[in-house]
Amino acid sequence: MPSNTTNDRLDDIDLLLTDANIATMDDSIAAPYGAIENAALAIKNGKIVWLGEQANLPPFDVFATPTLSIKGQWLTPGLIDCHTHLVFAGSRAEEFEQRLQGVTYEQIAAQGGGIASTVRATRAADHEQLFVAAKDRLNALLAEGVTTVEIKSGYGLDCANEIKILEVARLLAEHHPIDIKSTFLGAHALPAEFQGRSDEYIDWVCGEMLEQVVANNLADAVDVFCENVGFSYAQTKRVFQAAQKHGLAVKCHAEQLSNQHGAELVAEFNGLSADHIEYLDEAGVQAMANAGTTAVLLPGAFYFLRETQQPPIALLQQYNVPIAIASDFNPGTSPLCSLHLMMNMACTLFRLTPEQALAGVTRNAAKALGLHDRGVLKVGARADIAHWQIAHPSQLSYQFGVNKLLNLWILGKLN
Ligand code: DI6
Ligand code: FE
Repeated sequence: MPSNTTNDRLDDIDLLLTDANIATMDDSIAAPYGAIENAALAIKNGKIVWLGEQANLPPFDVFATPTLSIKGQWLTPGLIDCHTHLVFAGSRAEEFEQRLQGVTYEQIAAQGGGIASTVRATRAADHEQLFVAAKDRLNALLAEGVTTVEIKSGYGLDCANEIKILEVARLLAEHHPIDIKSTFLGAHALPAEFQGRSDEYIDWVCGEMLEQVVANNLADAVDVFCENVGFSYAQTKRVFQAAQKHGLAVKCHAEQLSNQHGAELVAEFNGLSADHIEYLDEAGVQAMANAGTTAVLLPGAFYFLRETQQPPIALLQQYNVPIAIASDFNPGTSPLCSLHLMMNMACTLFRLTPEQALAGVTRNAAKALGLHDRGVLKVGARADIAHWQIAHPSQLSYQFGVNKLLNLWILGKLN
């Protein structure tokens, strides 16, 4: 009989989880959800060092190894919200009331409301106020099993205030257990003081603003709202070129209200993701498939705006474009701070399966952020792990409002 070498023993591990059902979300495992039942998982130094059927567990020191029985419940990767605007001040509840009385989004914008009202409130807030408001929102996500969040700027719309938002995102990254990636979205809307001078504003975004963002290492990516109420294809292209010059990855708010071909453009730049995409056509889907650009569906905005144009889900699937799902949490079009609600809506509104919905907030959300170390439970991945009191992972999309999270580890640390 071969003797055990150090490699086939599990020594000095930080935590061993036993008696688990694991929805690995690893697409190289044929079972639905990449599931391994009656499984165990070992964590060391924040990473997964062993995972598999418990019957195959290598020998380990039962006295020295901290062990937790999962008692036949489920582990999944920590959830990833790959598209949020969660650093902002103020509320748009009054605007919500107006809209319910029939005032349109455009009329509200013409009265100085809409994005402009959030910009005023955000400019008036200091770092501390923004930090406190954002921390509450992150806590809500953490409580439902979210371990990575992307945060966009875009409610500052001048140098000092865009920087302030991104600095708050970095402060949150330092002081909150959730891992945070930040995105510079200076080209979110045209600030009032640049009315009629959108090309000049884009000059500023591509020049001084981006230079300061890069000099202070404040962003992991650059985004543009490419839309007739946002910025044109040509303006979006200029921002992407500037981002590329600085070596930053790009992504795009594309085809939300009309087809501006933003998805094709972001694919041309080998972008991370095209987000919203209700009005995406087949050429756009094809371009995304060729470039490996992820589709990010935002059912919260679709629902809140009572949109009726469906994103081209069948085409995305036909071309094997990975589909992620995110909250788009923002005060105007998706004031809905729950990724579980988004999973449910992705199923009810877009007819995704619960398995596709879970892949959308794990494996494919990691892809949308260009992260290869998470989103799937496998050896070598970050130990970002959610432990749920559920009988089957479909329950995560099916039920909303009763928190089924029992434990959450981020980089192997229990929260
Ligand atoms: N698309 C949206 O739905 C939000 N931003 C964007 O680019 C709208 C943001 C807001 O109304 O505050
Ligand atoms: Fe958005």
